[in-house]
Amino acid sequence: MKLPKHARFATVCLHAGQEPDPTTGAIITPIYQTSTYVQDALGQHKGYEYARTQNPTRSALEANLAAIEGGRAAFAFASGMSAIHAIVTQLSSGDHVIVTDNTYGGTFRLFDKVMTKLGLQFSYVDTSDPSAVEAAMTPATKMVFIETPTNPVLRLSDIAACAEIAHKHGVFLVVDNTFASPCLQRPLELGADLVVHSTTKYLNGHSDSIGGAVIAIQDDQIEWLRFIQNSAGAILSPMDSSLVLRGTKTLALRMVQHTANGVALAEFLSEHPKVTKVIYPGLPSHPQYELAKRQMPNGCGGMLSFEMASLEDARQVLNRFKLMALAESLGGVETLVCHPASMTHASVPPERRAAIGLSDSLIRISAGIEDIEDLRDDLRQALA
Ligand code: P1T
Repeated sequence: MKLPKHARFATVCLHAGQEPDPTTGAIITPIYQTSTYVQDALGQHKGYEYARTQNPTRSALEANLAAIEGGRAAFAFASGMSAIHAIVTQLSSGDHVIVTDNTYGGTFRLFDKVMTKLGLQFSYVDTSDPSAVEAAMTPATKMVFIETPTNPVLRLSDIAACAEIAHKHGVFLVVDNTFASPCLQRPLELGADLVVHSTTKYLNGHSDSIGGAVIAIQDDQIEWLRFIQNSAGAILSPMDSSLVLRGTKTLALRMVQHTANGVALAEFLSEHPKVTKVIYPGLPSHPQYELAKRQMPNGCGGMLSFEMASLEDARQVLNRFKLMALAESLGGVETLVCHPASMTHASVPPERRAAIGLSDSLIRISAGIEDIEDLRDDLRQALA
């Protein structure tokens, strides 16, 4: 089983990083559920000493994720948040970071409540406007961190434009690619230096694992990420590594259906009289539709948001869904709905939520891969 040199995306997802098990020929990488490895003699081992540092199941996943994102190395962490945290540990007290103003609430909480205590400074900027990124640069700026599309108002940032500005100032660019997945958006090819994922979402895809990953291309960053993964120890477990490896096998296939259902639900909601606004980058009504077509040429995935006339209307709709589950998280095969203002983004102060257009009547949908007629029926009855 040898991966062809110029294998296409779906083939890479399925096979990269995975050789038949050398002992048995097992086609699936075993779950090496071990804490340590017996050494043949003092100083003689098989490349594995202790399972925080190396684990073959995790290594297979990391090789797989590096290949899928087109990076040189990947590091798997216990959550998306610990992956983001590992990236930030490259910085020192006094360093300044430019961040998309509308990131996932947990990212904002980590930066605002934890990293500022350690002397880092953050400017929350509308990175959908490249000139705002340029204007926020200071002599202390070391990193630009963008999320695109953003969670949950699905604003896009132009990755290539942000990379150009960052590099002009000698600063590195990180892209949180969780909402798009590497199937739909290729940050490293557009000039980003690091990609981060909550593997909890599309990469694992089956709502049964929490995890994160960082994909890197530069030697110094690869060296630091390996060091911090071992030093701080927020590693992904062998069991979870195996689950994500299984998930990525069907990533290409799943993203086609997530996207088809995302488009269909966005179009359905656009025509519904009780819905006041629909946000989906693949709709011509999205203010960045042109950028979406250029930056996400294979489609915009399964994430969409819509607004009702009031919070009370939104509450009623959310409580009436039957097939769609009211839950945090996204990117799994089952359709989920959530109320970002009180759920995923409750840690963002109300005035900041208002400034980024996250209203109290906004409902977020993570379109799963169910039959679209059943999803439309559920939306229709919930809105009735
Ligand atoms: O939950 P965790 O695996 O730690 O990932 C954090 C994270 C990072 N980046 C983005 C863009 C995310 O959406 C998330 C997690 N988001 C949710 C749990 C949610 O429901 O939006």
